[in-house]
Amino acid sequence: MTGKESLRTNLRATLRALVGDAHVLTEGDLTAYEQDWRKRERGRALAVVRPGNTEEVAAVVKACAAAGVSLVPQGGNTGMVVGSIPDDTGTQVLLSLQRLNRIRSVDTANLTVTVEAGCVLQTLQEACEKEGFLFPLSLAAEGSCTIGGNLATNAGGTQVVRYGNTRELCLGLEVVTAQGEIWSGLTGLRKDNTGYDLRHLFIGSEGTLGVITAATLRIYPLPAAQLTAYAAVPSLDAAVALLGLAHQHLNSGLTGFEVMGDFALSLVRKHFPQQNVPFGADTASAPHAAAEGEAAPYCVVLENSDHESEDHARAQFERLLEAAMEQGCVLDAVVAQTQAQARALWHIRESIPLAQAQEGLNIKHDISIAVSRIPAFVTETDALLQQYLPGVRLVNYGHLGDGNLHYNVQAPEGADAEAFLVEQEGPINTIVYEVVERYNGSISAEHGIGSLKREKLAKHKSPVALGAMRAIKHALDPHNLLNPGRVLSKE
Ligand code: FAD
Ligand code: 2HG
Ligand code: ZN
Repeated sequence: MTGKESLRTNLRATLRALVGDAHVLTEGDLTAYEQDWRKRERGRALAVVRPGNTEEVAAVVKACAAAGVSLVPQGGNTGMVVGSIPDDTGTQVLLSLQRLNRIRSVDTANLTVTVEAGCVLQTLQEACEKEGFLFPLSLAAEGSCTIGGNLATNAGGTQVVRYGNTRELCLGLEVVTAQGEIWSGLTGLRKDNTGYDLRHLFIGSEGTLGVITAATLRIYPLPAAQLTAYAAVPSLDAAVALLGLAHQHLNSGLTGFEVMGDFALSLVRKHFPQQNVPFGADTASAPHAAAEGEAAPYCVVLENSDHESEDHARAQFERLLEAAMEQGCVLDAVVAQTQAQARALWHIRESIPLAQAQEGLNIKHDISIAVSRIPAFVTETDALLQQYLPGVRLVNYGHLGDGNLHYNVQAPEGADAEAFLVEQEGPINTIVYEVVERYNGSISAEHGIGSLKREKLAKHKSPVALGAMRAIKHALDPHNLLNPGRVLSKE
């Protein structure tokens, strides 16, 4: 046995002693931990370690630090940028937070909930709802992503237009540092100007600065009514105009505004034929849509949350849609009459990533541009891509209310998706990100950097900002033990 091998064997034994044999996995099928959600990469862990509380997390980090072994924190492993799996060397410990899943307390007077990092988002939403409160973070992965992962990626989702990103929902954190110390910052304070706000360093740091073990988060009184509408619009410009009207008419009641291009919706129709997707070419329900027999080029899902009553919310929605139709920015619309209908309309939107995955490997661009400039960005970039690769299929949808598009690219019909990815990801990314930069946008609105976008970050972020990020990483994790090679390169 080489020195390194015996160090690893010793570490496995130490980890077993710390968290129990059953919670250190080294054999069997570890795909769920070692492969990313998009099936872009497969890593290999020295061990998958599943501590059960914060003290055990601290002990695991200390033991790994002593052995010079790096760790990759992982929650639900739903991340989009290959940040939550080990590399392929078999030398990293995969630190799963899934067993830290308790809701520690709900403070209804302070409007906060304190929850452990491994708690699944949907579990937290449901627990808050039972108490009469709303935890507003909402995304299609909510049945498996965890609060720790949401914080580590500063996840966005579909309610940002009203409630902000995960960062805005967080009032305090508990973190295990790279040295294995525990920082207890679960204050629940709304005002605290006592120096640097460390919470904001850890949020969005993708497991590279510390391991989040718990958080204190904002909750809100449940609205009296949440209504959903689904509208066909004649263009992206019209969708932006509709957004403006929705802000005016609904004000803070506007809690969701998502846009979906027709090709994205056609993938939902193709892969989930049981779903009834309104306003398609094949449905008779879009009498005014584009030319006869054509689907509307874009559809929008909007949500109005009202603290008065359902009738009030419905009347507001009607006035908004009437005004929008008068101005020609809505072709046709439906307003859900029941919760089940509302869920079905949202389900269409949430099915797009899964439908796209079923269509085959693809190139994702999670970009942010000022809302007003999005139509011009799309016209320009669509044309450049069609010129570069005629027939390339653009899956364009996302959180228009936040200026965040998922401007994804699928291989031309019939082309081999794997070969497309290998050959075209580089050139296509270069085309898209060059336009994003010209429009003063961001190459990652909500998914983060992980390892997939690390090189692009180095190219598109200012050297001053990158220098400061490196200095912070070095100060908090001088031996590069936490998720090395993610966000920033290793050296
Ligand atoms: P993981 O995937 O396990 O980890 C993500 C990153 O966080 C990794 O770098 C990991 O090392 C780090 N990390 C995880 N837990 C911790 C911890 N406790 N401490 C420190 N670091 C940690 N994202 C959005 O923003 N908006 C969306 O609308 C959205 N929709 C999605 C829809 C689908 C179908 C899928 C599959 C993903 C979607 N995502 C979305 C991407 C993803 O970021 C979120 O699902 C979620 O925030 C990741 O949580 P997770 O627990 O799965 O984290
Ligand atoms: C969404 O908004 C997610 O559905 C996933 O952020 C985006 O798959 C994608 O590109
Ligand atoms: Zn998204």
